[in-house]
Amino acid sequence: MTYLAKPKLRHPHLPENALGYTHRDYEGAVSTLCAGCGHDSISAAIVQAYFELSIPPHRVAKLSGIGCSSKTPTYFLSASHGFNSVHGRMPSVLTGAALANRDLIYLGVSGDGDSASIGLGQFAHCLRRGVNMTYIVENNGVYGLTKGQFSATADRGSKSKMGVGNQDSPIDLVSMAILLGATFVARSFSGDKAQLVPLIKAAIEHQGAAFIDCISPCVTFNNHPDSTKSYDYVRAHNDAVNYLDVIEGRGAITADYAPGSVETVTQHDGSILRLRKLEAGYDPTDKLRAVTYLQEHQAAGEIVTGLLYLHSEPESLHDRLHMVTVPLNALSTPELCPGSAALEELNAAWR
Ligand SMILES: Cc1ncc(C[n+]2csc(CCOP(=O)(O)OP(=O)(O)O)c2C)c(N)n1
Ligand code: SF4
Ligand SMILES: [Mg+2]
Repeated sequence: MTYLAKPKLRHPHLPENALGYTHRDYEGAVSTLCAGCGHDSISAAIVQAYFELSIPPHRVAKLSGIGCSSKTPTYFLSASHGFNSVHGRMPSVLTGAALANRDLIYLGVSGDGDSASIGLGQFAHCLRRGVNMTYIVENNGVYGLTKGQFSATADRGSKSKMGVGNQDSPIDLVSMAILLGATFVARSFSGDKAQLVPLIKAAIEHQGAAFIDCISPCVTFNNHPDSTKSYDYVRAHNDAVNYLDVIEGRGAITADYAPGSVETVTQHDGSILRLRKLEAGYDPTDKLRAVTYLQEHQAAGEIVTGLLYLHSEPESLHDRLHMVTVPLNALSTPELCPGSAALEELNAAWR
């Protein structure tokens, strides 16, 4: 096996973030994916998002399942915690880790096979529970790692590289995520970094279940003229309803926009999202309208992208379970075992 190492030399004047880190501090190993794979562009967007937010890499936990997409955490954030789980099981491993240590910043990376086929149940329960995380599906409509079988997100009528037509209805992960109770839902395209990077940053800042479905063409098995997940098809049918322009922790807003074209949304943690509206009738806070809009445009063959749904005051799983505010491994023995008097009191309360 050949390991490709990145050269240690770097340009002496690389831009630094507030922590004094450069891009290089957020990168990982050299990718072994096929040249041109959309997943590599998503990795680059993830590197940029964490760099721009000046998040210390050791505060991040990245988890994935199995697939080319699930391999990608190796290619970014090499100084972060990482767990490559079983096929389709990333959400439950992430949920457990988040409950045990709420101080880390959780990133789940998955594929359409991993999340919409074998892991559909896990995907659903993780979102409905409101786990505080960023969950990205790198969606190419096929099982890339096992040589290009249709996944559950493949559109009806789209054809495989060998010319076989897909006859099953597709699963639309964003519509499902909205209905399941995710409080931040977006769709983007690996070929549109200007849209994707701010969406990832906003998802990281969101203190609840944030889901991004990112169309990510598989150049080896699903990038031909009869595919609806190819670069050409997505570029021709991309219907962006909005763009996020500025997400600044708590700083001043300096950008200048025409009145009415920009909506400012303050999230629970005080971070600010500036939403540049492209589609006048689209309101990302209207859940039912968002689902209807998505279905209408899907029926017309369009791929709606942007911030599709946002609940700016999410309630996370920790809130619902009234969890302690510190990681469980920080609890002392007296806190974990408060003694027989406390046990007696508890038992008495149930008599
Ligand atoms: C339990 C189990 N079943 C099947 C497989 C075989 N398998 C590995 S990856 C994969 C599909 C991956 O597809 P996706 O999640 O879309 O990732 P991609 O490779 O397309 O990025 C399958 C079926 C497996 N590893 N484990
Ligand atoms: S097989 Fe497809 S998904 Fe996997 S690395 Fe190659 S292009 Fe990417
Ligand atoms: Mg796939």
